[in-house]
Amino acid sequence: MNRILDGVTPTSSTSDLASSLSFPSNFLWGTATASFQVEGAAEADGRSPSIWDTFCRTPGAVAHGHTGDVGSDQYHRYAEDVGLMKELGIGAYRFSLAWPRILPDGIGKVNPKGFEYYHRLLDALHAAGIRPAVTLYHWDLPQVLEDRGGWTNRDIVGWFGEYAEAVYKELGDKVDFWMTLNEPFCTAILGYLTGHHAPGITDRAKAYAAVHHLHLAHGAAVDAYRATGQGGEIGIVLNLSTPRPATRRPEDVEAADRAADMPTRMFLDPIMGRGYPERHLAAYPAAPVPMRDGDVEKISRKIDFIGVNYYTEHVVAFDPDSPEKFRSVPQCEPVTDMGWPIVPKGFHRHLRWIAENTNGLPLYVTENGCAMPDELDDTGTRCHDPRRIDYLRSHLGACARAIADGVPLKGYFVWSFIDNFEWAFGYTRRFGIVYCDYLDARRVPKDSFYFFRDVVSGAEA
Ligand code: GCO
Repeated sequence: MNRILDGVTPTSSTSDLASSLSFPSNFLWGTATASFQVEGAAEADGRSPSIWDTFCRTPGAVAHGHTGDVGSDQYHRYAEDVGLMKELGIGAYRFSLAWPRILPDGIGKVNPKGFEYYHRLLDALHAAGIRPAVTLYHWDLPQVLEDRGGWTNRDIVGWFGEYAEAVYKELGDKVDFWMTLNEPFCTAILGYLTGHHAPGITDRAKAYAAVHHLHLAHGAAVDAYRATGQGGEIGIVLNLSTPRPATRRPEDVEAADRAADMPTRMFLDPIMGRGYPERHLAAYPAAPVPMRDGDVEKISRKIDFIGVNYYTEHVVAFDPDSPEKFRSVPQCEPVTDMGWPIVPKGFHRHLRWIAENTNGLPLYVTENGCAMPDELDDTGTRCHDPRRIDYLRSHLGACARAIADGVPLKGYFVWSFIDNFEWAFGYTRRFGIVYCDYLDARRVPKDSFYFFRDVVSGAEA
């Protein structure tokens, strides 16, 4: 397992950040969303409450008490959205399925109306020549399962396998590109350690049990898919972190490498069959991973790709006074509306590092984009977002350079297709290349929509 920066010493190709945006002819271009963030229709057609419906109603949990009740109303406006995607010329649309729509009780009886919505969406995508890229789980766990321990209960491995089997059986003839989990780090760490996400628990032992059960659930969903014989691609989406050291001093380089243990090695290593990072587990003996014989093999079933979600790169320095002996330090880069530094060179380093630690597995950028304080112009028909165009141009340039350096990057999904519910920030952060007017759910393509269309067409090459 390479140290974070050992293998990614910049090559000559990193000197020109503004390299052309030319990509392989078969490069898969897409946009990305997630069910709870865009669908709305929270009580329509038999959907049961998810942990995020509950969390949104927890005072102080989400900005302004915003909820996913309406979202970007894609449940009702999906046809218009698919039409806009067709205008982009993209080849794929990444979205997630809402477990509470499909199995309102979490397990057992399937809700036909829940599947009917996804059939409508899938049929519209196929009619537009757009390949569905479907995430099984993007954080909206049925509340009834959280009531039984959620991701801290090892029984969830069977529950998730049952859900996956029902999905493959019903939708498998319309989907050949599957992602089991989106960002297990956020589910486990933000949900059960920091409490910033649903279900809002702050307990490291529960968080690390959730990490392990998420990984086992991923393996169970891979096994279930292989058993169908449907023959498509299946992988997992990870938001790994590869911070750069503040200086080349050995203590800073070691600190930056250690800082990646929890957000990166706790998630990538088990999937790649390397088990959990002992250095990190040794630091938290009160939060053991509930490993059983055979678990390492169950987690690291062969997958077809890794989905990479990248937004920013942090800088880390050794800090003898902090509990973990490292801390993030100030950075020079400008920041997005989330306060995240804009670091395209970090994206290039990140992609190279992942490629060097995933044994040549194909990679897709399954999320990349930025929040900006977008506003409609006086006519109400345009949204000028030059800073998002700059962000996308520089980060796509990093992707082009990574490909030129030999990274097996096969596609790129911009986050996000449309402004949507940004979790604890509610609707206060806009990531879309399409503006959503939350007063009436009106869609207004931003300038970055037309820029991305030109990238996809090759006009920006
Ligand atoms: C994530 C989630 C998305 C977020 C996006 C912006 O990566 O956190 O997959 O749902 O909305 O990343 O934070």
